[in-house]
Amino acid sequence: MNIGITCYPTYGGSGAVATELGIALAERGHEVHFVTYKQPFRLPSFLPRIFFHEVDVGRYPLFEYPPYDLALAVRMHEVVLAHKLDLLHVHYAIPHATSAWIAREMLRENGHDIPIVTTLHGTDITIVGQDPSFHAITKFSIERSDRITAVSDFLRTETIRAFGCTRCDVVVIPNFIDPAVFNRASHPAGLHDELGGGRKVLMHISNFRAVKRVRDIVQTFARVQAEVPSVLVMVGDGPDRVVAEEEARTLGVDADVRFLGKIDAVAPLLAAADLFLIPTDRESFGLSALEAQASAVPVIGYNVGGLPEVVEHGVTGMLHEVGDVAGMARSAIALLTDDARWRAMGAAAVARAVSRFEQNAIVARYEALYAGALANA
Ligand code: GMT
Repeated sequence: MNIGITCYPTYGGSGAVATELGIALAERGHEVHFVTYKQPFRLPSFLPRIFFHEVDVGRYPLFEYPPYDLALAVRMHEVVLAHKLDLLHVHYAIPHATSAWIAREMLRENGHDIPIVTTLHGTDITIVGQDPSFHAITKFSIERSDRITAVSDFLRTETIRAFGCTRCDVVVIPNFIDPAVFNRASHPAGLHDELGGGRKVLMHISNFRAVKRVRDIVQTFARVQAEVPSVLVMVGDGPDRVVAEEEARTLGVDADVRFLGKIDAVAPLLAAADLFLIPTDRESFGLSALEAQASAVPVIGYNVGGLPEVVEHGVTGMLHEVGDVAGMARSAIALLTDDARWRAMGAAAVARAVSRFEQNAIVARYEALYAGALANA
């Protein structure tokens, strides 16, 4: 198949999933065309059967807000025709599903048709899509997609509840990991000491938005550090990085909190972690939590959203009520001071990640979905 993929190319789970999916599809013989405003961050410079088409929004003094969604629709339309695409797969509904619908309407004018697959990732449904400015267009664009997928049961339920979609048949296809990449044994062991200097390493990876509750991470770490010699490694960047930095200073732990900034290849870092913290208040899936588990790192977070579908409480990690920083710290201390339990939990995390979220099995589900969309076209 010739497949067009559109995603947010910058740091974030939906772009990571879309890019890994495109790479896996190309490895399986498909031709994959990324259509977006920047080279996706997890896409290396060249791979066979993968092409990147940049969307140029242009500049004009009248445009205080340049219409990216229209430029994207035009580029999709061009790429579909020039490269004989069979299907468009858009990740994150806003504005990608809308742009795909516009492109398809333009194609239909010329007697072409193309199925649209929309994958819902999280805040496109739980936050942004429910904003009154976007609700109607999000509902419309989702309903006009030929196939809709969501990354968790939680997100599927939330989509139907929030949008009352009568025409939405939302299929759950979870995120996935390549066990060859997220494999603790295949990365140099020295990085643990490099990061921690002999102390335990707690880690968080995200784009530091309010929903990630980064203050809770630092507060948890401060309690842990009072009992267990440890460091906190914060990977990524975003608006709330300053909030975390300020909290670390306030609590007097800033010397032991390392902010590494945006790093594309996180597998070696996760392989050097002892615990992964993800106290988001509504994580639709938690790709980084899955990648941590595949790297034999127990996860500590909140028992909300789709995270309980990824982390099995008491088996692969510990989940607490939102805001229960003391509970997260207790769990972290208990695990970090009981090596046998920590090892058992790490092993269970790997087993669960591989048995439920292995790349080949999940990519095959997307292929079957594509085949169904094409058969109905
Ligand atoms: O929806 C978002 O907040 C953006 C998106 C991203 O690009 O980082 O994250 C979502 O998609 C990821 C990939 O499917 C999921 O693993 C994240 O849980 C989800 N984020 C949230 O729900 C907050």
